[in-house]
Amino acid sequence: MAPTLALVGATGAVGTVMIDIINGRESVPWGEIRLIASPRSAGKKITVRGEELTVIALSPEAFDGVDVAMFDVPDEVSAEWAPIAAERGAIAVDNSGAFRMNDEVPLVVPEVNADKVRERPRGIIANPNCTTLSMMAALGALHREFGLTELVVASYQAASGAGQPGIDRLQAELAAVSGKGLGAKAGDVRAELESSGLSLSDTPFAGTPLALNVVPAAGSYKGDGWFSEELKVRNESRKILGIPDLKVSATCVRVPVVTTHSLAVHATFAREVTVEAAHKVFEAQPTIVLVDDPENGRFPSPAEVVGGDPTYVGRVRQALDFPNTLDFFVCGDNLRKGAALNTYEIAEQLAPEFG
Ligand code: 11C
Repeated sequence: MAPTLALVGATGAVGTVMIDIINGRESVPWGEIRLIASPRSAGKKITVRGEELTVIALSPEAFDGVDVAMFDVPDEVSAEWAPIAAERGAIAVDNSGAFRMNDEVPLVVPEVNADKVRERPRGIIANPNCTTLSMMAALGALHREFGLTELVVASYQAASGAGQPGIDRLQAELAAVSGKGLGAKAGDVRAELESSGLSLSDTPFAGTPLALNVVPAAGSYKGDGWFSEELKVRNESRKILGIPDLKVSATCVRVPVVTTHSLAVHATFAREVTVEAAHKVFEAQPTIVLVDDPENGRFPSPAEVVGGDPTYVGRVRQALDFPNTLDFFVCGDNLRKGAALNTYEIAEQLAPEFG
């Protein structure tokens, strides 16, 4: 019998993209697809592969008969409910941060460490943070060939990383400031937002305007100068690539882009690397699109690639003052490969176990 797939968080920003992905697949390996959400969203109707499904409320019984349960919910919801799904016999594929660094939970990017899905003593598999994920296909491919030793990254993260509230806030800020000639005087954007009723005391962006601005604070503050996104990039990159002592330093920055995270990557390798060799590696990886003709204005940028599944790579160059080191720029849709798509790819990889 074809396996049953559940989607927990079916009505959220990532859940909605997940349903788009399922609807866009030529074929799916699932029999029943079950949509689960908070009691507030239960009863909603959503069309999946031509069939109108009713969202059911999260409960232990909702997992009965489920083979694979994908979770796209906040950390605390996953922390409570992924183990319940696993106890009821499902494999939980979790897109939250609740289990990523747990030694008994693999952290999987199919292009890099697909084999790890089999090592899941708790019945839970974790999906990485979207910032880490956006560069993993590229780094995994280079690491296999040249041996990564050091990684320095700066991120340019889209508002939708903070979910629908992030998107709504950015759009509201842009509407409030546009056409007013703002941005040339310190504090004028903040003053305009406040006078438009957009308080900065409780924003998804560290109490700082995002419109006409960039915000060097992503996630929550963790002490010693570091924000959670920066620590996740370090910890998760090490685990996915299987390099526990990889030297990593990240600066994570929110930019006024709706969807698609970008990263400027400075990567040092154990073996000699050239731009030509790196291009060959990228061209050989089916989930990477190389857009690298800067002389003619061709490089990836979020507005040009949003909505796509691949990782887009460009601006590949040899660092002038650092041996065996490449600098390059990566863009990836943070709601697709960064979240829903990678989770779904892991689920697809599990489906044959139930054949
Ligand atoms: C952001 N990367 O852009 C975050 C969102 O650990 O899954 C995802 C947070 C996570 O704000």
